[in-house]
Amino acid sequence: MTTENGKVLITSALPYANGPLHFGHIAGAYLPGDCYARFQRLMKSDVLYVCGSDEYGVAITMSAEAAGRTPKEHVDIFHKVNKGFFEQLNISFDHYSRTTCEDHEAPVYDFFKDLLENGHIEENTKDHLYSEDDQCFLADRYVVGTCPQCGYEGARGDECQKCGTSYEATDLRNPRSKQTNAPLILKPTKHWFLLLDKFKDQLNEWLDQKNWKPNVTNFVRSYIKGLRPRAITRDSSWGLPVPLPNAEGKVLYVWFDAPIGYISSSIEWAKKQGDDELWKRYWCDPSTKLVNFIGKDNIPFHAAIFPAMVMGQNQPYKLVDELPANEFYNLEGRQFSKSEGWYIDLEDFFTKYSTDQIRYTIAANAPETQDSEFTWKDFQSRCNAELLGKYGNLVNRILVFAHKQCGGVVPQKGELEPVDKEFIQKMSTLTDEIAQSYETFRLRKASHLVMELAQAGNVYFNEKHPWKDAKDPATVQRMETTIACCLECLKLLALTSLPIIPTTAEKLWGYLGMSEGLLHKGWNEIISMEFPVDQALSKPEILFRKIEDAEINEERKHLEQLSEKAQADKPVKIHPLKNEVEYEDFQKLDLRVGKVIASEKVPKSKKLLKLTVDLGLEKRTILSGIGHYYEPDALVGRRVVVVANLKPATIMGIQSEGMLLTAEGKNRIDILDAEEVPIGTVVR
Ligand code: B3M
Ligand code: ZN
Repeated sequence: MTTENGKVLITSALPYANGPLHFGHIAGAYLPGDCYARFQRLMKSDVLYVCGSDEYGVAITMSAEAAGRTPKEHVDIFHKVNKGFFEQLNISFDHYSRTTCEDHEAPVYDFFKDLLENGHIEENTKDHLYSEDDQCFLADRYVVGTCPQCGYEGARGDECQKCGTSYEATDLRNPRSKQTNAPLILKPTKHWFLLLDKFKDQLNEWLDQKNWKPNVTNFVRSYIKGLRPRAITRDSSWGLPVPLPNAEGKVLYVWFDAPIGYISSSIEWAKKQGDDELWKRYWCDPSTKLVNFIGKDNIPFHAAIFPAMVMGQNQPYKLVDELPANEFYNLEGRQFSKSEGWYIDLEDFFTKYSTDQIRYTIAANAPETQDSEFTWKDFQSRCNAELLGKYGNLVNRILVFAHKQCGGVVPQKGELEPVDKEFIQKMSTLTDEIAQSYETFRLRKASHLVMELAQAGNVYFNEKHPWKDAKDPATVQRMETTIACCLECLKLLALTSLPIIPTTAEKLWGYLGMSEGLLHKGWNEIISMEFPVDQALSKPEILFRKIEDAEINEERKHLEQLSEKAQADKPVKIHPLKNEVEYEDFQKLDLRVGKVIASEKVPKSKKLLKLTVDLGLEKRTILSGIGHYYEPDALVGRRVVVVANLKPATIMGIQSEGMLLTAEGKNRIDILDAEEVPIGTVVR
């Protein structure tokens, strides 16, 4: 059995306060971090779990600008929104801070000054892209231009989205401002560079002692090979000002200050506890185990850059010990994206479903070794077949039975038969495996084993058929033994499921007659304790409600609708303008309003409709490729705009004498109509 009473300092990546978080984020750095923290608290480890909002940097200024807010207004909004979301999901941070808080500046400046004095930061003047129109330097993300590699004209400032090449923004040809399209020039500007290449050997030696996931280690090793000096300052007004004279208009790069946010969050926490130094207990003790939960896109900063910063400064801060980096979590096969309409409305979600339902679903399918996804079908089956069908069912049948046959109290265990002993052994093995899984960041496995434990209880209950034993005085004691063993199973179920579904686990613990929470006794004491005979049990309530097929179909339909709406609302791909034409050229077209008087499908064609259109002067046969979107009948009677002097063309053996004006969007075609004017009206 793993036991640890040591100090464990846990962090989850600081989310940017620039938009609402979604389940995808939760699956990466937050739910796994929370379950681990809850497990360690159960193990009676000395836990500090911190996080906070990441509030500086270009990601913030850009989205603030797009929203028409100042950066400060913007982060104030999303700091609050995200903090509320974490509370809703029952993420048990000991403290949730923000990088604009008062206590952030001092440790960041200490890092900077130490690194500078120790010769790890160097000043250097280099050319950067400058907008004369706006009188400012532009960060990479504000720049577009022509890719130096493939010639793609809309290439981003850091990497070409067409050919994948990454480069410096100054390598772009014809660089322009992303927002105003203004041309940019190269202008020398001074910046401070962290000499990361000097840390290669030290980082490699340090990594030699780590036993991290292979994808993390391999990635970091090759990243370290390519380490070069990296600018840690920016020309901007939003950020912590560079703490030096002659540095006006310069702020620290967000990735320089953000990881120090883990420390400043701990400092703020300590002050709240009334002991300003308390945070050092964790950060400055070599025996502390520091665990950073992150998404895979944050690996370089946590496994190389920040460790190098820690190595190069003077405080005895902990380096990260464990780096559980998770893959991505998608929604029904695509990335979560509010702008694409591919998301779940959380307010709506939590009026219908519970926090534990979503926590369990994400845990059971956590993106530990590869990307995974939320699907509504999977959600339904996790909730119905597992939470309700195995866990809830076991709780309910045992407690209802105990009330009916054992007077609602814990019965006395009699002599154990082999079947009982086997069951007890199985429970003990599963419990150990679950602890092992939590300990080694295998949340997915832990949640599967918890369900296996519930299922083992169901199987045992069926096998022992206590309802038969209850009928015969000769076997009543056998029945009581069965129920006592089943209550043992519920005890372990409450304990082992606490990290994942804390609300449910505590409820169950209460049903078992326990008045203090599970944390009070902790893992080892609960495993070895036995419920006192005659301890009163509560009547269970329904732990999980069933989710009907109709609800899930509704959710899926709703998702499709949101996505279609987002597509329709989006501006289409902008085509380059065609060459100018003279008015006389335009006048050559004869456009008229006509009325559809007959319409039928063209046999053997999927999308062609054969229309008869009355143009006033004559009736025409016109073929139109709109059959995917319109039933033939729906068009009869509509007044449409027709190109009346187009040279006839034969398609599938039918002569088409004109053309309907239409606008084709994604998944739809709109027919241009003129319902209010007489047939034959000329369109100009
Ligand atoms: N805010 C990036 C992100 O949200 C960044 C993490 C900082 S952790 C110190 O993915
Ligand atoms: Zn390219």
